[in-house]
Amino acid sequence: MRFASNRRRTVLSFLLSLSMFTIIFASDTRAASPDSAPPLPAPSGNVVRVSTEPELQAAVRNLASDTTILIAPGTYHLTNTLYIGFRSLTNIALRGATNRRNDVVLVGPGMTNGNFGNAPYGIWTGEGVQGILIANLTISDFYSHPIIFNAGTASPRVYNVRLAEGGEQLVKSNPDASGKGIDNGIVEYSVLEYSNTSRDWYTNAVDVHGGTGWIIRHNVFRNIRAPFGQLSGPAILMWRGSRDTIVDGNTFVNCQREIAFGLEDIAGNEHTGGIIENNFIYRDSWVSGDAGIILWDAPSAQVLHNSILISGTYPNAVEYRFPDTAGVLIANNLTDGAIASRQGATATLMNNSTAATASLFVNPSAGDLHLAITATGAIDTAVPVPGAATDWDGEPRSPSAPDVGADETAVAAATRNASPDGTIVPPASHVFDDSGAAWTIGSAATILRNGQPTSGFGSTIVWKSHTINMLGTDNDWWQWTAQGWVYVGPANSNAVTSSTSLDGTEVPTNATRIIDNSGAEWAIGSDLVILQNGAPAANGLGSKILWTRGAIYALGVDANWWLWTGNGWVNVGPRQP
Ligand SMILES: [Ca+2]
Ligand SMILES: [Ca+2]
Ligand SMILES: [Ca+2]
Repeated sequence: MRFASNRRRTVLSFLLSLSMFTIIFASDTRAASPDSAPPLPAPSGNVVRVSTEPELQAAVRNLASDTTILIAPGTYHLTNTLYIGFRSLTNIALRGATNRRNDVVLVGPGMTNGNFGNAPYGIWTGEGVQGILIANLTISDFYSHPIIFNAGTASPRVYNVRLAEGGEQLVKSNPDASGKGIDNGIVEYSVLEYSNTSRDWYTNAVDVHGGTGWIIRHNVFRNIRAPFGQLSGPAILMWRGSRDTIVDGNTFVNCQREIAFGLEDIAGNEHTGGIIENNFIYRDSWVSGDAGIILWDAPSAQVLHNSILISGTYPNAVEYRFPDTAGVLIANNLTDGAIASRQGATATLMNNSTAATASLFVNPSAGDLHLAITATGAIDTAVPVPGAATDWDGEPRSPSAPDVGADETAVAAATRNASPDGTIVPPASHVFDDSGAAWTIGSAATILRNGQPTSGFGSTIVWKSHTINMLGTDNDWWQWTAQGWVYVGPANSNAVTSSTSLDGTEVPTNATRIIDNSGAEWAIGSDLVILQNGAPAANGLGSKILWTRGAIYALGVDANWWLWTGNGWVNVGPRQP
């Protein structure tokens, strides 16, 4: 019998593959993001259904108050900008017929195409529009703005929309001739992005001049970023006399500047009041950026519970600037950059942590800055502040022991239950011990306790009989005690050799040896010899040994599995038992 299949496999490659093992924890389930936009109620008032571009254009020309234009799924190449206004229109809506924003796509001639004809913008509103909903659709590839709200628009709402590849600001809200802007806009559950970069520096995702009472929440902003060598405008820019904006629970990935209340040192204030809270901000280190949160000429703002990883792309995660910026509160933020004043600005700083690292978060490069279960330095270490009752997920924040940053973790460390006896890492991602500490294996086989390196390096953690046991890179077992790691021996861990291996133990996938229910030890020796108590087992050669349902199996050259009968091997076929 001969069943070796992979002679090049070695213990060394096994250990290397383990060191590359990464730890992924499940995200919170109640996320408040574009992926979980609650469906809107059915349209009220009159409904006009359209399913072709000419029908859509006609419906917009003939639009009356209290009417929804309901757009059938499909791609609509606009021959004209959808101009809405120039007469009194109250309570109107343009929305896709499904709850999926990608089902209806309004497409322009291209963000770099100067021959845009009659379609420089996607949707233009102004001159008499009171209350307009734009929902459940995508607008992309316009030379100027996908959406422009001009003077004479009030209370616009953008809901579950994707805006992409706009030559200029993706949502532009303009003031009237006196500088008075549009009030009470809402942008929520939407995706605003470039596939790579904008056309040039002159862009933002949401740009509001002189607006009061805007709410921007639960959106994703991706790649709001100018071509190489240029600096784009902030993804969110509220300025020129804007007031009382709420920016809550958004996610930013690889933008150059994320949230700005104000930009220049003007007479009067660029922005007054407002709250920036619960935002996830992430940049890769290659992004050329500015500060993440900018309060420039922005008195009385509050910056609460944001999580910011800008990866060294700029020194300051939060920057407040110019003398009129005063009465500002910056509290409970979790950042990897400084929180800094420039040019005479003043603020109260409270309980911010500026020492964040990527390891504190679940999946930072994807913009997921939920706290990892090992982030004990952030969990329960914030001070309660008014005005931050819920977190990024919309979950209530603990009133007595809030977490620093945008995410409140669902389970406090002190109330965690220990893992089931016999839990092994890997395949498990982590073990909780009796104190609630989380044990994981980090890079370079580092054994981590609550995300912090212990002095141990190993390939396997076993939680057994209320003790943490570790198979070290020296191939010996060690046990965690109050004094640290204590040497146990090569095959003497209470976790393994004092009892039968757990069902499903597999060499070399999640263990280096198996103890069967007779107490025999199974391992793979040199040249893939299957060893039973250190001696070749009936001349078996194999790349895997599996212990399951009380039996030993080995995987052979013919890609078949073989069952150990007690004195020899029986072929049981190619399927893993
Ligand atoms: Ca000023
Ligand atoms: Ca907490
Ligand atoms: Ca949460």
